[in-house]
Amino acid sequence: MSSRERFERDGFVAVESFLSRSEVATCLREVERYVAEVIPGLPAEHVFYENKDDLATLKQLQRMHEHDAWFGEFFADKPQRLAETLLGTEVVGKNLQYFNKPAAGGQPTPPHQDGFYFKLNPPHALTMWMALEEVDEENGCVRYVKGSHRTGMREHGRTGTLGFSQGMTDFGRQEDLAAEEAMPAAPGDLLAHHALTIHRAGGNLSATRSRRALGFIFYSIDAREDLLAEEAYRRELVRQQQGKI
Ligand SMILES: O=C(O)CCC(=O)C(=O)O
Repeated sequence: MSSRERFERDGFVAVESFLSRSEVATCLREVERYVAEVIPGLPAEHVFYENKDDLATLKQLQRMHEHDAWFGEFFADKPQRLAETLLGTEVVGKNLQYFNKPAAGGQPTPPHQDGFYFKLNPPHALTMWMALEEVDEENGCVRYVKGSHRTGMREHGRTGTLGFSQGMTDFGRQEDLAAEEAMPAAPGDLLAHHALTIHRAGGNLSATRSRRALGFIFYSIDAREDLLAEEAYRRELVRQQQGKI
């Protein structure tokens, strides 16, 4: 079965060794450079910390492809080609994110469907998530509900989690838990999920290991953005983030 067939059947697919170990080492070096050189000039809504008074608790970076040429080129290369293969259309790159769960305190990612944030019609889009280090159940691997991309959008509401402001309000039905798969990943492994696939991740329970990853969001060229809904959501988000970032 091809990766695209698996993606269409399950709503997600894992691609082992999407990057080689030496490519991962380069990515980690570039992330370190970005943290040192680019973050100081970024708007607050593109840099999230678990605790904003402790820079060691960096948890998320937004739109890295727009702020830095190295990440812009990286995004438009292998990830974009894979997105085209999986969606079977031309795609538009929307976001390159960094996701960390710092040791001893990285918070869980609430259950959600990315399409709730994207406001697309039709919801033809995907998110890729690529491990930059060993990720397992202890430090907070991603968990997918298999086949959930075929059962529509579920109810979402505010979560209080910076970076994942909206979460499902009715997650945890027997059928959700029965179909859920934990996705441990080695450095360079990539997961891709459909915009309607339900997913979440545990908190980081390790006292010593971080949980660093990159995320790539691509919309299919045939997905229309509901710009009014998007703008209303963006304004609400700014209101909710006041004082937290
Ligand atoms: O990094 C994580 O914990 C989850 C990322 C995620 O939910 C997403 O990219 O949609």
